[in-house]
Amino acid sequence: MINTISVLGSTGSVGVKSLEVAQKLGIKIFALSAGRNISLLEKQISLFSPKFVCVELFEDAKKLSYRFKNIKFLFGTKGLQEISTLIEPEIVVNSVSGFEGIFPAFSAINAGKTLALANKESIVSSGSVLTKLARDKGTKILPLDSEHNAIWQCLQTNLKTESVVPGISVKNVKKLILTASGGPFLGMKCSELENVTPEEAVKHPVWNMGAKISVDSATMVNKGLEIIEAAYLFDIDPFKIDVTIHTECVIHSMVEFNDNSVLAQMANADMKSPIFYALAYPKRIQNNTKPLDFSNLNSLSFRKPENSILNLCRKAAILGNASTCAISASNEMAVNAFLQKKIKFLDIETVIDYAMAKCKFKNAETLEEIIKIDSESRSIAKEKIEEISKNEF
Ligand code: MN3
Repeated sequence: MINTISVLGSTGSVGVKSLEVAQKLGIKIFALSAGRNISLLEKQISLFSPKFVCVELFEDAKKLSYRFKNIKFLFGTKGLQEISTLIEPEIVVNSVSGFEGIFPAFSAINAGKTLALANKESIVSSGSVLTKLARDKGTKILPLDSEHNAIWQCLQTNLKTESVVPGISVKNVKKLILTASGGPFLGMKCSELENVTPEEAVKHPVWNMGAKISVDSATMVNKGLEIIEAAYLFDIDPFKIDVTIHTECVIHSMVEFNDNSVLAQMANADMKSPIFYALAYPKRIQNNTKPLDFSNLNSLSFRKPENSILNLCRKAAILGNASTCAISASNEMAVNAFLQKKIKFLDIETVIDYAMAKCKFKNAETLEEIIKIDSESRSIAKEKIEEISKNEF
């Protein structure tokens, strides 16, 4: 069992749950990072007494250092990079939101740390660059995203493998089947989707999440990003990754093998579940999640999603990280514009399509090249957003 971890993005939904799980497992918190939710961060500092804390802004770091004298405070991207390379913690939990999460992901792996990864943008944007680095450094990536964590559980083997996710083999796998909740607008027609508001989009029926991922879930971009994430993490052809809409959110994903046998991972929808699995790995530890009650579970439903964004994401994963980075970057821009009511819900996909079509970059081989592709994709997306908002509003 591990002793010490760091939790980056500690005030987000996965961060909060990670701290809860760590506390339950008796794991010490060595470092925390948060953006601007300083009031929650202060409570976490008092409760967990970390040695290092990183915040987004210098002013916040300064203010906090007056209050907590024995803690070293850092700030910004540099601080985030520094905090992810500290020697003491055995695992760095990266639940930073958005592209910013790529910096601690690379730094942690470069420093040889095991990375428990909830930030999907880092792997979607960098693709094989991050997984190759992990292989070169001999470190492992523990997927925290419920779907990838489920697949990790289904693919466990006793054989020694080279995989970047510990203990798995995709040798006899026919396909991976990611489950999707369908989001808040399931079953709505295109004409009805036209005028949905940010307030409606962030109301997720099952999972309680941040605004960005809630909108991603409503547009299905989240599932597209998860296809890309799975393709890179498990080193598998993206066209062998299916999606099924499963509104009960009891099955978190499945693996179909060559003999047509399917393994599914099931549990009540609770982010603590995959975090417990990752932090206790390779053990399974008794925990405080609610067990499934099959007598109350009348039926499980599945249906095929109708969504062009999923195939666009599969194609991007084949093309490589220049394309997947462009999708992630343009989506982040489009979601922000939607949340600020600059564009409409359906325009999000238009912006992504445009960025993908305009993306003519060579695949990146270093973090610096990824950052460049990300920022150029953002400019392309911005162009389209401005054009749309001028015409619509
Ligand atoms: Mn997920």
